[in-house]
Amino acid sequence: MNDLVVPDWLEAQTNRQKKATPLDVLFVNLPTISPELATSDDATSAVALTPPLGLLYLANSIKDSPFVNSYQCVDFAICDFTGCSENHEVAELVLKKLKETATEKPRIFAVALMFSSAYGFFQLVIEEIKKCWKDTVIMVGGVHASNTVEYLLKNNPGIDYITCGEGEVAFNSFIEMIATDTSKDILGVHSQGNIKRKSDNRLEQTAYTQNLNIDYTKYPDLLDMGVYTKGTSLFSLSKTTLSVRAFSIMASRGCPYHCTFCASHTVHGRTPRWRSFQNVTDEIYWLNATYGVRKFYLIDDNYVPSTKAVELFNMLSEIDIEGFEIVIQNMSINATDHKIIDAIVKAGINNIAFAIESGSVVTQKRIKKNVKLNKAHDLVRYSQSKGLNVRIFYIIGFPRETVADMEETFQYAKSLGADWSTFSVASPIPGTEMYSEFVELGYIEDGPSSWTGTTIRDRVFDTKEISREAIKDLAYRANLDSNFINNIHIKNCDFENAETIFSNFIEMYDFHIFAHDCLRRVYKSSGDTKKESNTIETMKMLLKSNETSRSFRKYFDLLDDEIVAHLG
Ligand code: B12
Ligand code: SF4
Repeated sequence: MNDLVVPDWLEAQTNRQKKATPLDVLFVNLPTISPELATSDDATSAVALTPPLGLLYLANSIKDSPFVNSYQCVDFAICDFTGCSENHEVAELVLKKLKETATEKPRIFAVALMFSSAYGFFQLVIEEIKKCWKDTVIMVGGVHASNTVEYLLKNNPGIDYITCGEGEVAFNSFIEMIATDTSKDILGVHSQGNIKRKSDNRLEQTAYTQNLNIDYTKYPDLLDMGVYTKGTSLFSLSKTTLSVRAFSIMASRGCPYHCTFCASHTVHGRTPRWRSFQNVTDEIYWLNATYGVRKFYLIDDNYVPSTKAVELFNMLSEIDIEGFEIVIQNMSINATDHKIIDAIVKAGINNIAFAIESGSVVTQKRIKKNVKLNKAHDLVRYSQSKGLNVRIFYIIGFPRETVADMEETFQYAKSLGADWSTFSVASPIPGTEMYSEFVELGYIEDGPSSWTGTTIRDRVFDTKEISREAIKDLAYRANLDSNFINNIHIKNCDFENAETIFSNFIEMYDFHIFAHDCLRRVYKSSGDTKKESNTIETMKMLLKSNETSRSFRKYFDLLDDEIVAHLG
């Protein structure tokens, strides 16, 4: 019999494994914005809780690694910072939380820095880690980190390594490198003193992950799934209440479009890659069986090509779970057709969302979104005729956009007659064309001053066209005007749908005086005087006791004189 020949690579790996010390990894998840903003009384800065899928995928990629002893996660996104008004109080809580979770001595801290707006908090966390665990290695990744590698390494001596791009493959090799105490040149991993550029002078990035399937059984090892499945709640036009257990899922990565304000391609590229539909189905059944999840937020960037989209929704139509619900967070007009809408309807989905961003043809070209505005009319009408609630996302304040251009967007939104319109303010994100444009125009500096302080409806600079305060106010008023004052369901006497939407809304944002006022109008129009007067009492009580509710007073000119007189 022939002797078994062991290939060289396998022998080398086995030797490395023998010498290695399996290590403990501590993942760190950050809140989307600084705790000061998250706990502020400003109604416009409310944030939603959704699970950090990036960390789940990373944990999945190392689950079978012989170089890992344990992994855990310190999750600052679900940490309650109420009462921490000073920086040192936040720092103390950060350290306490780190120490509580780090039961093993972590060899690697793996920090996810996705949102630019989290940078201030990120710095504080890095400092606390290095104070306490001097010999530990800090590896950072995520969208913001991938686009600010040079700055982060130069200005934060606490950071040892940064992964630029998708992390699954690089992080695995990195763990092996640290565990075996060897040195390796890992594609897309940069370190202090070794920032790697390609021949075109761009930063080296990881290769795109090809296997997007996830071993969902590993979820409970990392996050507090009880909190996430109970708390995951993105506002939508879903017809079920927020008490239904929910979670986010993704079926694909990579969007082929070139919108100038978007950074997604800087990590996930422009070529759509899909998970196997069997794997997506397994994940859905597992989340349902393990945590009772019935509502699934689909958060893919896009659904391209349309054949795959139809296949996905057909697969979802076969899911046999009582009360099963899919909420589509975002779709592209240009990539959607009637066939996709039909498949969505067949899957029992009752609400969808499109990102149109602007009603101005000139702006559409400038931002390279190129939404076909007439097609949007057709798709919205078609979807509504099939019983779908349609939500639309708009952005105002792109570079060089005038107030007249913004007005075009408001007029377009009116003409479209969607069920909900969300107006945000354009916030420049490193790695995007829009960021470079705002830097070139002299409105922002390339650095932290333009990263932090940003929320979905606020940015940190004035332009010659409009001030920071004025654009925030304009966007917020547009939201109040189109969704509350001129709510299409109330206007069309579709009171049942309106009651569900606003009850859900209030479950998330109980301080929202305008949402209570919509319920009041629903009750008034349907002749339920008892509920109407109860709602007025609730509004009065909120205005007395809740600071955030009181912040709505500046928009009271939009309300009926009669109710304003009642509220005093
Ligand atoms: C879901 C989502 C949200 C959720 C929250 C997500 C969460 N808490 O995790 C909600 C809806 C709340 C949200 C809100 C906003 N979002 Co958002 N969102 C997304 C979205 C669509 C998916 C995120 C996701 O789960 N990705 C999937 C995972 C697998 O990818 P990943 O996180 O990038 O992780 C991979 C790598 O980055 C890397 N990696 C990540 N962490 C680490 C750590 C280590 C150690 C390593 C080695 C590697 C690594 O490896 C991972 C696996 O490959 C992304 C776009 C996208 N496709 O990523 C935008 C995105 C993150 N959002 C973005 C923005 C700007 C916003 C908003 C500000 C509004 C807006 N204008 O779009 C708001 C408000 C946030 C705020 N500041 O208040 C930007 C962020 C860019 C930036 N630098 O800030 C993105 C990239 C989209 C875009 N427009 O460019 N968002
Ligand atoms: S369609 Fe969406 S994900 Fe794709 S580039 Fe535009 S904004 Fe980004």
